[in-house]
Amino acid sequence: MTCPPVHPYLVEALEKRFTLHKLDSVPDKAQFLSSHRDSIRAVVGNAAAGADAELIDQLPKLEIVSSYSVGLDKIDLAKCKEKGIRVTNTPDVLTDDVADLALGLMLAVLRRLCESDRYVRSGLWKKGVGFNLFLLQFSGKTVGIIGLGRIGMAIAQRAEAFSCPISYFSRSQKPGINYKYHPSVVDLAANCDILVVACALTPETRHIINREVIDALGPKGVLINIGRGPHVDEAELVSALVEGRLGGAGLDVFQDEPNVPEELFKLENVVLLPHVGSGTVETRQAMADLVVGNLEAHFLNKPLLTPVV
Ligand code: 8YV
Repeated sequence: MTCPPVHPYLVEALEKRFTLHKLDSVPDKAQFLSSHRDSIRAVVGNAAAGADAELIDQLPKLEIVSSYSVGLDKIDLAKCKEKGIRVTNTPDVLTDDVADLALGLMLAVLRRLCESDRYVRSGLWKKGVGFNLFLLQFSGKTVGIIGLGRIGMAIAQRAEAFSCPISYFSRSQKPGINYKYHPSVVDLAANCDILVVACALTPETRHIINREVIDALGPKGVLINIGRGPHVDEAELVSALVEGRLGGAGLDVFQDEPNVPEELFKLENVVLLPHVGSGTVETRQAMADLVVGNLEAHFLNKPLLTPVV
């Protein structure tokens, strides 16, 4: 079995049960894969590394890809299906954490929590240097959500508790949901204060946040991304923020992690996080338990806990 760098709790649990190879730490990956091609039966993936067509082709005995993530964008699902390789992920257990973080980002950007913290730590408060008055109210702002799946719904429910009117975009209108549906992302952006990306990354949703959407959100609008970096045309986002054409952004994910555009570092209306949406001790443990549980179920010929393919 192979895995990318993951939480030590998961590594330990895998090592107890399987022969584990950490693909990222092997000096010559190609050579390693060719010498182990007949023994690797499982791959553990995550948000950064999964199983693309190239890896799958190099592992003829691969039976299962168990991902330590809910996102499946790093796995070639079509190829897995075609080859009869099973795929599992970690849904549900991380929904609350990711939704909590989305709300945290909204509050942090509007109420300038990080800037306020820096002001206190730098000693400026003590020196009597005035603090900016750009803090904005969060309660009651209109929240537009792209993707009303498990995480999108959890964000909507939380934002409702802050008296925020909710609107959303998804491929089709959801039956039985009272939030306002917008059939286009531009339309949604033009009619909300805070736009949240909460959909899966697919070829259709890549760059779903483009120049037109950013312009529709406008100089008072705030973008929150807890999805994937490639949902956003990052160059467009950076120039809109630098030029003041967008009001602010709270970003947990980036195009080329861990590389974050340095132009953003000096902007106080932007909050930058190192992809920690699901990163609590409790949730990472629950995700790891699902990864291991799915692998055990597969090798014991039992039903998978969270099958995708
Ligand atoms: C994790 C994620 O940060 O579930 C996802 O899709 O992006 C995150 O939960 C990641 O998989 C851990 O490496």
